[in-house]
Amino acid sequence: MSLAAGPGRGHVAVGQLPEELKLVVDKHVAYIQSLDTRKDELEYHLTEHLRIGGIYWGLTALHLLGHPDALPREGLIDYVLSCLCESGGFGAAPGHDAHILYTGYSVQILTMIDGFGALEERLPDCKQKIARFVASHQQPDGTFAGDEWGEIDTRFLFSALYTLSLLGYLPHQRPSEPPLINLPAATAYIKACQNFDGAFGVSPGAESHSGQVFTCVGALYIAGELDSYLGEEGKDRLGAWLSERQLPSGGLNGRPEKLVDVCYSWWVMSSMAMIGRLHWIDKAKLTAFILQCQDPDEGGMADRPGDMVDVFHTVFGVAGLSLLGYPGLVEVDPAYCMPRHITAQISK
Ligand code: GRG
Repeated sequence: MSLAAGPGRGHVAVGQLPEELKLVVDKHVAYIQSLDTRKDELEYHLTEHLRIGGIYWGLTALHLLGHPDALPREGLIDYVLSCLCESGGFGAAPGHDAHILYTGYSVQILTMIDGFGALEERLPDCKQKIARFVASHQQPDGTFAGDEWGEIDTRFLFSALYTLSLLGYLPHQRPSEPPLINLPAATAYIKACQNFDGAFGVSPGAESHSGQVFTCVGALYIAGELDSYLGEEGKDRLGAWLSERQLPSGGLNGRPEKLVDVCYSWWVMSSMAMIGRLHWIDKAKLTAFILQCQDPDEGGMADRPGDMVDVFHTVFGVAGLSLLGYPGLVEVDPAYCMPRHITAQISK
């Protein structure tokens, strides 16, 4: 099998893939559509705490697969609004406490389906109220708590920044207003999470992990500090660590000595895309690995070939293929994990 590997998107010669290694678009669409109809299955109820995340993952995958309307828009709006809390934040499901992660996913969903008008009827000045909810979770050291109970994680910091960015409430988006957050303190905290290997951990001194690399690189990118902070040397060092995540199977792991997982196709490659080092991956081998993770009969993707599929691995497999330039897929924005034609409309 010979697939050209080169910088940027658009280099996968899909015609040369064996038939069993083609993206089964229609099956993936049907799989995602079926998820909300499985309410008599235990798994549906065991994953309630992930519900709004599941909707974001499924909807994003559908957009990237070129089927943005495959879920009913009104149903999505009603569900997201039913997760809205008094505070202006969103919970994972109706009746759940507001959390910064689920607020981020809700804002992404509403952005993708153009749903802020509907929200405005329920919550006048909704964007400002959501932004204030997010900003209220910043801590004196620049980090963000996920909820009122105060757990800290770079995931929450990244979520806060991309949510404020989508809402248009980052300080540089409103230069004439008092800043809602202390952005320099947030980015200083991120920089303190960088390790000697060039990658980032969940807190200063913590082991490098590509999931955290995504959140830290994404936060610096959205803050507009990625290029000035890393420089070409820093990008080379981080790019080298990221490219070493590729194992002989073609798949990527999250850190040394760990198993490959299709979701790292996203966490690793989106970071490489943001630092301009995506061409340091063997694209042909990774494309083949991701396609082997599909269930070719029922749709969906698993963490590794032959395992059970789920919507989390499905979106990050599809988004990974989009970064790889797989033909027919909609281009993904590596910082927001949303279609680029949608994030392009936001003046960041
Ligand atoms: C908008 C795309 C988007 C994200 C929102 C939630 C979030 C912000 C980012 C998550 C980043 C992250 C930490 C991803 C890694 C997830 C993962 C598969 C963790 C597994 O960690 P381990 O230690 O697995 O269980 P390994 O593979 O290291 O053994």
